[in-house]
Amino acid sequence: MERKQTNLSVSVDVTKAKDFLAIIDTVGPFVCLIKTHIDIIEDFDSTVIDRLQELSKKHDFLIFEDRKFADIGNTVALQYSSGVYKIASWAHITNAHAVPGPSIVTGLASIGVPLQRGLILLAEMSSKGALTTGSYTEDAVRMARARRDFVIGFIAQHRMETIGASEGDDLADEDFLVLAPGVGLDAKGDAMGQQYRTPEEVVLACGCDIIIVGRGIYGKSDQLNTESVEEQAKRYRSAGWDAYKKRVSL
Ligand code: BMP
Repeated sequence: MERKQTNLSVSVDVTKAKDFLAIIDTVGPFVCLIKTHIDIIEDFDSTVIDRLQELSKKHDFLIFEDRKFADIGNTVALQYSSGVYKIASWAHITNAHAVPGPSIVTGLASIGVPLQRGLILLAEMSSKGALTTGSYTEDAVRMARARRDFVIGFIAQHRMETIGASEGDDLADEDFLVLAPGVGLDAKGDAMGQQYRTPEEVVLACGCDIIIVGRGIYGKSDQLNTESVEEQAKRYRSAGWDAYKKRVSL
């Protein structure tokens, strides 16, 4: 983030490998992180991963596969390491729901820690009516605190610092990243329950670190226009970074 002066992560939710790679090559210079849903690509083969890794080196960004694991430890270890996508072999970061309890982190860590991967826990979701509130969010934060060798942060809508802490917990050196999806400058939501807030609200008012933006940058994927994608990436990058600079200088 510091090196590239950006706290923008672009979520590349398109179904054709060509569009997926074209968007990444276009936004690459402006992001710290590319977020993928690899299982929505219709013409997937292993060359997509080779090219994604080349782009990650070319533009200096990390790769975050938004897999949202949600099963028992043994199953998620297999889903993370094996199958068609072999996520652990290429995604620097992935994420998991806290709903199965600490065993999900144990299962994923058995694969991810030896590969020096990082895990993000979903502590809050951006969708309307999300059940990720109150004691669920607190327990997700406690799960992260118990595995700081692997859990590096949260998907959330607010800073998590003191949430779920008990008296006597030493939080002085705690520095979890907070990645916030549901960010848009032009819309307040979509027709399926997504809710958007501005970078300013998310980063400055709520203390999140990274903004995750999908459709706000590439619009509707069947009308891909790389010039507009680049323009929007620059726009979100400045809005996110300005809010971040304001927050850290407060
Ligand atoms: P968009 O900006 O187009 O609404 O995309 C948001 C992205 O972030 C999607 O890939 C979605 O799966 C993800 N996401 C989210 O919107 N809310 C959450 O709480 C967690 C997510 O991972």
